[in-house]
Amino acid sequence: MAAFSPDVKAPAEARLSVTPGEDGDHPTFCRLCEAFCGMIATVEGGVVTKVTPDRANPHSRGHICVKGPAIADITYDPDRVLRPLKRIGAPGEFVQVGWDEALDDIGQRMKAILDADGPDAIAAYFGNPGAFSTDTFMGVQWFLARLGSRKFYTAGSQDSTSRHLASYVTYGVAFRNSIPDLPNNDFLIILGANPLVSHGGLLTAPRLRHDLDAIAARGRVVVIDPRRTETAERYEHVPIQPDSDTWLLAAMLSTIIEERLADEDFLRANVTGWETLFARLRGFPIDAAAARTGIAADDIRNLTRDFVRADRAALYSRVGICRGRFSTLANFFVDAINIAAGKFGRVGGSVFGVFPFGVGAELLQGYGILESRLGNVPVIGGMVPAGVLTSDILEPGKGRTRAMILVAGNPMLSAPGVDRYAEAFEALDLFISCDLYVTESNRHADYVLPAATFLEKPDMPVLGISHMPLPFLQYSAAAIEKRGEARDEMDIFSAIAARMGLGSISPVAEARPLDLLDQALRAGPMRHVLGEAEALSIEVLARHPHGIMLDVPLTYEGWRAHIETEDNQLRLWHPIIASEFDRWDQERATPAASGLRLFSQRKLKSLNSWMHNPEKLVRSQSPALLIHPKDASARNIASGDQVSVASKHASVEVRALVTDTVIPGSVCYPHGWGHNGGWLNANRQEGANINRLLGDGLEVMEPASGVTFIDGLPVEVTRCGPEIPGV
Ligand SMILES: Nc1nc2c(c(=O)[nH]1)N[C@H]1C(S)=C(S)[C@@H](COP(=O)(O)OP(=O)(O)OC[C@H]3O[C@@H](n4cnc5c(=O)[nH]c(N)nc54)[C@H](O)[C@@H]3O)O[C@H]1N2
Ligand SMILES: Nc1nc2c(c(=O)[nH]1)N[C@H]1C(S)=C(S)[C@@H](COP(=O)(O)OP(=O)(O)OC[C@H]3O[C@@H](n4cnc5c(=O)[nH]c(N)nc54)[C@H](O)[C@@H]3O)O[C@H]1N2
Ligand code: SF4
Ligand SMILES: [Mo]
Repeated sequence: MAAFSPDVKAPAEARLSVTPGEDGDHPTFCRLCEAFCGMIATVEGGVVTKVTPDRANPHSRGHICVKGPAIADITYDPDRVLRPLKRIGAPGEFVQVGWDEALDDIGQRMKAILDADGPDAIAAYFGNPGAFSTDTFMGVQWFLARLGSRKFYTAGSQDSTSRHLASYVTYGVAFRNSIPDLPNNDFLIILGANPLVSHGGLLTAPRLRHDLDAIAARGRVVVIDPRRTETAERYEHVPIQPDSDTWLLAAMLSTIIEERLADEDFLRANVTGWETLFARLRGFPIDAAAARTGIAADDIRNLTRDFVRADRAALYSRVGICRGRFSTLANFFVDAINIAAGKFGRVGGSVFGVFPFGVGAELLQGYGILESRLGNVPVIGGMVPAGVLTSDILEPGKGRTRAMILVAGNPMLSAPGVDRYAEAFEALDLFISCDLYVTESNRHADYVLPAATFLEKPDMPVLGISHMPLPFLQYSAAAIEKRGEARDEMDIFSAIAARMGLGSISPVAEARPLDLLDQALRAGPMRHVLGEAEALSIEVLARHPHGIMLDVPLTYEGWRAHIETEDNQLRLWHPIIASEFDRWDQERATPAASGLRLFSQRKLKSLNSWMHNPEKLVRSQSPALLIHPKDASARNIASGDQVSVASKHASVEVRALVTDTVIPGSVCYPHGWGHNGGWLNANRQEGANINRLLGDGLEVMEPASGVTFIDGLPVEVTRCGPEIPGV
């Protein structure tokens, strides 16, 4: 391919190695975010000395961001946990122990809890990085399944359960999400996402900026966001008040209805419930939507008309609309707009990706309610919301969580319930964590078990495959052997299960997660993609270490094969939506609360609550509360002032930065700061744990999806004093 310089490729191929630890250039891919960029890990003397972009990767074609190479800093970080640690005193006081000693004790104590109180006394909190490692996410879920525990707490309630519940409603499958067909799209509306920084959520396109530039050149990219983000700055920005998207989207739908813009042929042939939805939205007051959102009524109407009339248009949304008070409804409206406007399943529109696996779809369905002493807790795609975790540990009664498994998560900085975690974690009978570091959360654990970094593991980009506008697959071997005594989660949980007398945790004899993926690939529909006379498999992929483009179209007309509703029609009405509408009607009858609204920010060099130890990532970071000049002057606040941010639950002190990049009436601060773990450089960084403001329990989450109310949280901001020098 012309895009790759043969000068670059030839010597690299000559040094290519796929044997862990062997000297040479190891093609691998980044597993820090959903872009899964191709990288080359150069190994010399058994050590990764350099991580560079893989220009021969046909998907990312040389794109990486600053975080990718920092995985080497993490892998060789002197603060990394490399041996099992056992707690001997106060939180954070550990000694190193051998694996056998740790596993014997854990197995015996976990068995005693299981025998006494049953499987639901054992819970896991599964965090974001775990989702990028097949071994990790399957290892933990297989272990819980073997126990029979339903307590799978995850970070999903901080970013996506409302999205998944909406998918369950419309498609009958919680993990089915439609993606914008970027290469063929000419008009993209981005709502509540900042892909130039996040590199995409539920959308895997490592060259997203190039894709968006090309769409803007062909047509329009409109970014609706309370902040003039990096993405909004580059394209067209429509500022919106936080937590008001439900109003905007209802107004857009109502414009489609009133102006008879809907694709009624498509609706009649493929959709149920749309008449009920239309009846409910007919006459929706667009002027009231304008007042709530801050977007003029005519602008809403014009944007809707332009969108519907554009031939190849899609509405894409992400985290920014997933954590409001009515975020299930907002996500449902997004799909409803794509469907009603005739953009779903169309070239250049909003479509399903490809599914290269022959089995496994049945695992993705899921919606349920966990009836417990805490109330009815929604469980979306098997995920229990983090907002009830501390209560589940602290409230006495049947089903109480007594043992906790924390894998690749740091809820004390990333979840609600911050101020109760210390008490809750200390109240556990057993608390184990698999992590790379001692963190704010697992410093309360009985054992911290050393996990492996992705340079030390083989894998495939499983999470991303169905979200790729340009479908791609890669199998990467480990670049190096595991450092110290680090282990895969699959091995850790297999060993614990064995000591509990439970046998293998694998659903198929002794098969490991990648073995089952291999079988699923072989059974899948991707035969002969390479012109090879065999099905796709890990063996085939291993022969192409930079990965291969799957030269297959996205799921356009074929979408019906991937939905699971009773009648195999798209569903635009459902009892869940009816009750969310009722709740929203009540809210609309009350005037909007006064005061400021807090929303979140992601930064290029930061990843949720971690990667704050490598100096090259943190040295230019300085978390600050963004506040508009109007709101700042009304409170006598100047840039650099210490300010107090108070919600009805708690208050924190942070530094202010006055800027017109945020919409008046709102303030913005990144999460994941305020460190106090074993990552010594992170501990030295400025910043507060903003999630203290979120509160805890059922009342801080959306009742339908369990998603935490994060964006649009009412707060008051007051000046404490000028910046304290040196702080
Ligand atoms: N206010 C606010 N809160 C938010 C958000 C927000 O925008 N605003 N965003 C939310 C989102 S989108 C998410 S996904 C959650 C994230 O929150 P969590 O899921 O709790 O994840 P992280 O904070 O990223 O913590 C990840 C932990 O995994 C460890 N780790 C890293 N790599 C590995 C590995 O390979 N193996 C193992 N075993 N451990 C590893 C890290 O050391 C760290 O301790 O936070 C959410 N919280
Ligand atoms: N550099 C970096 N990349 C990351 C991460 C990271 O921490 N750092 N985290 C990864 C994770 S776990 C995830 S889930 C993805 C998320 O990927 P994205 O969803 O693209 O990430 P965000 O930057 O949180 O984008 C959310 C946008 O919504 C806006 N917003 C906030 N409230 C509202 C609202 O009420 N309405 C509207 N319309 N917009 C709103 C915010 O200003 C922000 O620009 O990113 C991933 N990539
Ligand atoms: S964009 Fe994401 S996948 Fe690519 S290098 Fe950066 S962190 Fe890694
Ligand atoms: Mo996330």
